[in-house]
Amino acid sequence: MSTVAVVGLGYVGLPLAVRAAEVGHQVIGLDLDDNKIAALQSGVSYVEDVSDDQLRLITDSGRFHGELGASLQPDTHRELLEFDIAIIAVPTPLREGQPDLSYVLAAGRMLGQVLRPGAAVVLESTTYPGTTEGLLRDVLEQESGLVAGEDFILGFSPERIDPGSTAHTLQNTPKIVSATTPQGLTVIRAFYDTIVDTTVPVSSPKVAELTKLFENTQANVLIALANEMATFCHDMDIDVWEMLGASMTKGHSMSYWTPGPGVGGHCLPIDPMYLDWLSRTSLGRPFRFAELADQVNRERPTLVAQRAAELLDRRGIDIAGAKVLVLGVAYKPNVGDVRESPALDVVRALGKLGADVTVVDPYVLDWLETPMLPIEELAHHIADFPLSIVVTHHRDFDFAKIADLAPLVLDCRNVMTPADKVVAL
Ligand code: SAJ
Repeated sequence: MSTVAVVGLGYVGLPLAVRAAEVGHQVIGLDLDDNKIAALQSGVSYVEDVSDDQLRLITDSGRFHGELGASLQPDTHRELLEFDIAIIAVPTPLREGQPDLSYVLAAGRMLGQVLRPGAAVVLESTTYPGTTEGLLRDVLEQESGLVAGEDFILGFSPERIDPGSTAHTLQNTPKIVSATTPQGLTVIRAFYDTIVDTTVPVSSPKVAELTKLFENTQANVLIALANEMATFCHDMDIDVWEMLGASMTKGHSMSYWTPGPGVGGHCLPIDPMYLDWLSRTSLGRPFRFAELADQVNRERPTLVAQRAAELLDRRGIDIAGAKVLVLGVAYKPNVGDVRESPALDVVRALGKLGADVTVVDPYVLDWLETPMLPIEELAHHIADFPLSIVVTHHRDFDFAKIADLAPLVLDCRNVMTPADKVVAL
């Protein structure tokens, strides 16, 4: 087994660190967020896919501990000096529409200071092709004085975590692996073979980096197609959900993507724009599907607000001043993450129309945009709202009871049977 350093302990890094420790590796986890480190040291998991018990088990075994990696001082992280493989799993957001690799570079600088000959560094953060063999390689070599491919191993392995999914786990999702040399690929693959069921080697980090972007660009485009089709069907008075269901009876070469209030999360709305940025800067032309999908998906929150205003107007209620309840603000069901959530844009679009918005979301604890209603009080108060909008369909909502008690519902997720007072988006 190896000594593994995981830089970045979020929804990607923490499950990876826990899994590596569970199979017997010695793991040191580093994160800039002292709240995360404090939680880990007290045995509390902040990631839905890792339970407190899992965390405590590997912490008690002595095979994992989290450290504050704000300013790495080699003398405070003796174990880190000895890592055999370091995994970088830090955010790669967009900043003013441009890729922001500052976290990757900071991690590379930190690891470069302690990098030893024979060790391996693997980037998992989603990024544009060329990052691993370009920016990351440069900073590692500058800081360490070592040469990638000769003195140390360098590779890329895209994360494929599906947050909140119990069917698709880190262990059972095939893992793409790559390195700058064949020898390096052998070492990196051997490591991942200890923690996942299937590894898929590819010829270079560029192929691996682009594979990830393609996966999420494809998803974003197909969701945008479903969204555009939903708008078309609404205006043509055709039931889009019936049509989508019928299309799936074909059985082959179809995949089920559904319309909704928009696309959230730190992947689908972001990753395609890395591809677009690279196409524009390298080839002088946009990656058109990325831009079109982004445009279509970003129109959805405003459409939700417009439909809400229309529904209230038909009942003689002006949306200005009307109490509206939004059910679910996380970016997807059964998680508490609101990053890039379309719900934020829905709430703001409703606010622009003068609606008095309250939200209810049992998973979200850090919501500051509007008042929140505890889910325990939902049944008691839902009738006080002339309109409720289902934006994120958490498993905790009793949609039959909501349909019974709510005066009017705009259902953005097709989780309720259409009726006089339940209208599909
Ligand atoms: N959404 C729709 N319609 C759909 C599917 C999703 O409107 O048919 C919306 C969701 O409501 C959500 C957003 O899109 O707001 C993203 O949802 P998601 O569950 O598809 O995305 P993530 O970010 O949780 O996970 C995605 C997944 N990738 C793909 O679907 C191709 C996951 O498998 C990836 O590992 C993850 O991105 C990642 O980390 O890249």
